[in-house]
Amino acid sequence: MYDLVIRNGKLVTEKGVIDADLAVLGGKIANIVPRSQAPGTDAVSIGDSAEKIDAEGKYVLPGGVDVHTHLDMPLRDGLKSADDFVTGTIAAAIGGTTTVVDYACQEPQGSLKEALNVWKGKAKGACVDYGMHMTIARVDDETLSEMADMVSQGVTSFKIYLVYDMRLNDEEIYTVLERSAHLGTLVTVHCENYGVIRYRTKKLLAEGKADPKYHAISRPDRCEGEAVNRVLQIAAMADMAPVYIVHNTCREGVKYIEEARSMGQPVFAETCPQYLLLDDSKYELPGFEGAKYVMSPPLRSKADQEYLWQAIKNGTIKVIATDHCPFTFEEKKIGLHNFSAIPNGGTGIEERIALMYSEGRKQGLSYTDLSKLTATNPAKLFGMYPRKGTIRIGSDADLVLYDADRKTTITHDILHENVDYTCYEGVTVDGYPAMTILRGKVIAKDRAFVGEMGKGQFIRRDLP
Ligand code: DUC
Ligand code: ZN
Ligand code: ZN
Repeated sequence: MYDLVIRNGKLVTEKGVIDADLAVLGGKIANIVPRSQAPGTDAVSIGDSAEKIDAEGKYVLPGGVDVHTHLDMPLRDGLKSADDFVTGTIAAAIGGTTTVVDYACQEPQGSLKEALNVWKGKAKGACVDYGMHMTIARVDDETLSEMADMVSQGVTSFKIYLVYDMRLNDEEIYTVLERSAHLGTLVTVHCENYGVIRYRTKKLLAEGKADPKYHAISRPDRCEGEAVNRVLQIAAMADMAPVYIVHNTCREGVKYIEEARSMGQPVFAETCPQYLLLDDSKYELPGFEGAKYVMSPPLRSKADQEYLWQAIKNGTIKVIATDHCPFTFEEKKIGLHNFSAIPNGGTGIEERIALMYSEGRKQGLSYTDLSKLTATNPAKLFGMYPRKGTIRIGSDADLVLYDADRKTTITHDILHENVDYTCYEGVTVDGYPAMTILRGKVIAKDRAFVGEMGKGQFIRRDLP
């Protein structure tokens, strides 16, 4: 007797899509029975269960794994990202994501342990499972030694920035990467050139160029390319430390990743829906509308979008995450007369799965390809596989029933993110998640959260 059986779905497995019934016991996938093996007798073949779901006509996807979120993230002057772990994970659940890995942040004078405790406190109300990456804001003996403690706490990846107040210099980057190589962890890197952006920003503002569109002009693609190249060179010198370049936006950066990968360097690349689906024409919108798309790196050209799709298809980009970091339009208005004061970040935690399965299919990607980009690969790279990110016996029963025929126009009012706009207003997707299951429990159905609050579990991640 199983807890749950899902019948008649098309299961999106790593080996392809199969018509099969799936049984859940104790929160895990307990059995998978292809229907072709038992024609007309599926009810008998898989066995009985307390709860039954008919997935006729629907795809059953592995629950989405979003490895780039900033929930409840303090920015400055008391300003925080608009979604906390409750609202953000409810939105994630409804949108078909069952695991997030959020970026905990070391305080300039604080320890990594303190930061982890703070983030675990923030995450208490989480409604999907969650892990943490640890952002390193200060490089000294204490931090370097604490990196090993993080591994024993299940935090097996770190983040470094080349811009913002927590940016590291080249010596610090080298030191962290060398330590990470020794520990077997993965360092994720935000790549942009700080000095060039600072100079251009000051110049633009001095010329009275303060509108949101100048945000993009202040940080062109070569800023990203230079920083990606620099990090790859440093990583190669620092014992070939594996690195994961977050939110790739453009050819200028990805070309260096392609070259490094072709030489066998361990480098992994992520992009996000906004860089695949939105372009820099958004900065030409009237009034202050462009502020909604002020994020870093900024949106790029249509040619860059095309390059990113090709990099997905040729296997250079392995992960599509969100960088979900919303601020309300009101909060964005802090930068009404100075683009550099606009809080950086956009939406996506709820929209990602619908957007990527719809647009990805149009690009010729298969359901299995898309499940790898949005679930399997991130779970593997960040030490959660095969517990997360795949449909196979023994894995957590984190599943999404995806209705490929539920054409939906995304608007702010149908979403649950705690913010007053979506970057994808008016985008029509071919299909939509109809139900989300976390460890065998239905937590979202027909765009409503129906789970128990606060049932998300902290995932202690293995070394990748
Ligand atoms: N970029 C953003 O736009 N927001 C959060 C952090 C980042 O790197
Ligand atoms: Zn970033
Ligand atoms: Zn980010």
